[in-house]
Amino acid sequence: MGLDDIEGLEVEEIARKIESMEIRGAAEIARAGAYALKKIGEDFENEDMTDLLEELETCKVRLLSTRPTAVSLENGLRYVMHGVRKADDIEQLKEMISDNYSDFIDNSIRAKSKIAEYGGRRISDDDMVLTHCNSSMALAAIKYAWNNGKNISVIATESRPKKQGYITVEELSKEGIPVTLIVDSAVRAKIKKVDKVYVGADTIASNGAVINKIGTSQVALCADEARVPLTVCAETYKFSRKSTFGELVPIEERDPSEIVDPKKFPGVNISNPVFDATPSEYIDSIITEKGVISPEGAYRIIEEMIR
Ligand code: RUB
Repeated sequence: MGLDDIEGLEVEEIARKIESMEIRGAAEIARAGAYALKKIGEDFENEDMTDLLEELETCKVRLLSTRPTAVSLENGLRYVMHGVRKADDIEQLKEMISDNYSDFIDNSIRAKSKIAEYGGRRISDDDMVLTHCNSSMALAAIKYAWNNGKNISVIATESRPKKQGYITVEELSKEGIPVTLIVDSAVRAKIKKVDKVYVGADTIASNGAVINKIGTSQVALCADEARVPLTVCAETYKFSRKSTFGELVPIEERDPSEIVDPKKFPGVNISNPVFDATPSEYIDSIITEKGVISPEGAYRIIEEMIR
């Protein structure tokens, strides 16, 4: 579900769609969150600036409660709110929110096409690429390679429990890209045939660790063992400034019923962490809109964001 599908929706409806994962993927939830703030500005009817700022803050808190792991959401909201407290009057405040929103969306779209280009160029003719979950950025790079005449094929993991791998295989086969679906536990059995692993990110920490869909770190271990390079495709708004100051990235734990009906196993604990962290030593490169960096370069990206 993209921006076109949420046009006109209220903040609470958007928040619920993010929680239920109808809106999902770190890039898409950031755009949807930014849209929710813009909508507040557009719909606000009284003339009191303080009231509007308060409403925006309340909305921010609600949106941030939806999916705690993706820093893209927080960075998107921060972008829309940038400088708004300095507005002279309500009209200027509304204009700033709307302009910041448009800038964020434009940058996000431009970032995707740059990442597609830089990431796509690094995929060679006849490569077999493995991807995990459903990352719009990783898939953009894969599609770029294919659309530029590279004869590639893809292995896509199912990505339990929500099976975002189904979205991936549908998306790639619609483009005509040869794609094979595997269960997550088949990665090690298949990795020797694979030339490159391409994944996305929800958050990148200052030490270069990448937080992405649960299982990414296992894919990374298998890739490392088989000497297959792992590439992460992520816009710079997925880098976490808070991680520089020692804050750990919270890992979202979702309802056990996404795995199995808990009533089937009375007395059994069912745990459903939906993201994990891949340490920098397992990552070959990170493709951002600013260029291809090594994971050790994450701190520099964050430093530029803070300046
Ligand atoms: C999605 C996921 C994706 C990243 C990057 O998890 O882990 O790999 O969000 O996606 P979920 P993108 O389905 O739980 O949201 O590149 O589209 O931002």
